Amino acid sequence: MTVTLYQLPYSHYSSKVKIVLAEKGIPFEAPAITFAWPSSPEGLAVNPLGKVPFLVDGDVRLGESEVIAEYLEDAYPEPALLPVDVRQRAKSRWLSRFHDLYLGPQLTTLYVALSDGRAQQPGFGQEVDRLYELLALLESQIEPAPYFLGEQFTLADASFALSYVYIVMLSGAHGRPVDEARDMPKLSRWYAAVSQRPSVAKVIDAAKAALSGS
Ligand SMILES: N[C@@H](CCC(=O)N[C@@H](CS)C(=O)NCC(=O)O)C(=O)O
Repeated sequence: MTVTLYQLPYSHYSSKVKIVLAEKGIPFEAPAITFAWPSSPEGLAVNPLGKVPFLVDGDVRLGESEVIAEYLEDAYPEPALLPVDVRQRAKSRWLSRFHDLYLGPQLTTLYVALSDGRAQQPGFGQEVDRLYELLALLESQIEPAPYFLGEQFTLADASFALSYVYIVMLSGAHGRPVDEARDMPKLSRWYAAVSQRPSVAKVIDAAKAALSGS
């Protein structure tokens, strides 16, 4: 049975799912779609919420990156991407939720503001302050060794991989580039390890190529 993933190469949420698929060795098809597709009549017929990623696996049809990732973990358990220990599992989920509900949307706000003129409006600097607050919070919650939950690569690691690239890129584009050693020493140590994984390197290369229009 073919797994189909509707995705955009530069979407941090889509990248999470592609990393999970790659880590588990699940082949999939990814129809070529544009940024406008999710909210087009065609896209809404696939996902009425008008968002990607969206996964079709037989009669299973799912949106929301973390729901998709957890479905893949349950349906294709090897290799495991959630720890066995219940406290560690909860921590992985907490980090993923932090990404999807706080850091990810903040990065989207900063990204969109570059093209819709908001970045030039008075007071927009607060949105960059908020990014720095979220980074400080994240730093206080992690102790990479080398991944978030130790030696096991988990769904939480997949969640943040492309977002790291956006943190660096968008803080610079808004004129307040992160100093990786000062502002996110633990996260940058984590990224040095995580970006070595072929699953992560592949989605990051694809995202960078899409962003540069190549
Ligand atoms: N919480 C959702 C967020 C998905 C999301 O915001 N996707 C963006 C791409 S990064 C999208 O589809 N945007 C198209 C639109 O809003 O029209 C998830 O984790 O999957």
